[in-house]
Amino acid sequence: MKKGLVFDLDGVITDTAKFHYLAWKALAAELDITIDEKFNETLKGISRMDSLDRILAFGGKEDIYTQEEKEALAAKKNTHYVELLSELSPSDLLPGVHDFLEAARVKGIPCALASASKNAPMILDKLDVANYFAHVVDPATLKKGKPDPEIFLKAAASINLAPEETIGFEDAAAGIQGIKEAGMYAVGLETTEKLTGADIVVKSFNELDLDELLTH
Ligand code: B16
Ligand code: MG
Repeated sequence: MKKGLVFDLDGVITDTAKFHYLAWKALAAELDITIDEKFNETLKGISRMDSLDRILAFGGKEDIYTQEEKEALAAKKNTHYVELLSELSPSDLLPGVHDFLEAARVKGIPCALASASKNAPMILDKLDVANYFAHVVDPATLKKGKPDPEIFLKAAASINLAPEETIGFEDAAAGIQGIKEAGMYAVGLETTEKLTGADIVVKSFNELDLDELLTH
């Protein structure tokens, strides 16, 4: 029997990938690098600085910026990204998410958030679902990003459970890998990326029954 739930944010609770893409695309264009949606898939679940490094490497410009310059570039992208999120509201929750979180609350099943996004607390507030989460892991405290299991282990510990007692929800291959390495049950929310390592794959929370899921 599982006793707790660990959620990714982007691609699971809401779809902010399109805004990340627009902001990275604009920044990359300023650096004479062209990225497309296919390349953007490789950035899902990847931290802000690691995403920038991947974009620079993709454009063959990995060695031309100092650490300080790279931090300024990442900050510029984030300012644009946050502007694009200004209209985010509860109507941007992905299908079935609100009812699923509410079902967990009614059953007393604790929820934690394991997102690579430093904007996660602000996004949860805008979506009006922050109260459903007992804990939000601060990605600034991590030694390694996804696919390392660290963020998922911290999330399970934050709700006082062993990883084996929890279920993880992810939309990115890097996240599914981290959930499985943490020893948790993995639910894949599939969009475009194939999630082969997940225990089950669904298209939305509407396909999931919380009581049944907890029996795994
Ligand atoms: P920020 P997740 C991830 O969120 C995104 O998928 C990834 O594209 C982004 O670079 C990362 O958060 C960092 O986000 O720049 O807001 O700190 O999928 O782990 O919820
Ligand atoms: Mg994600």
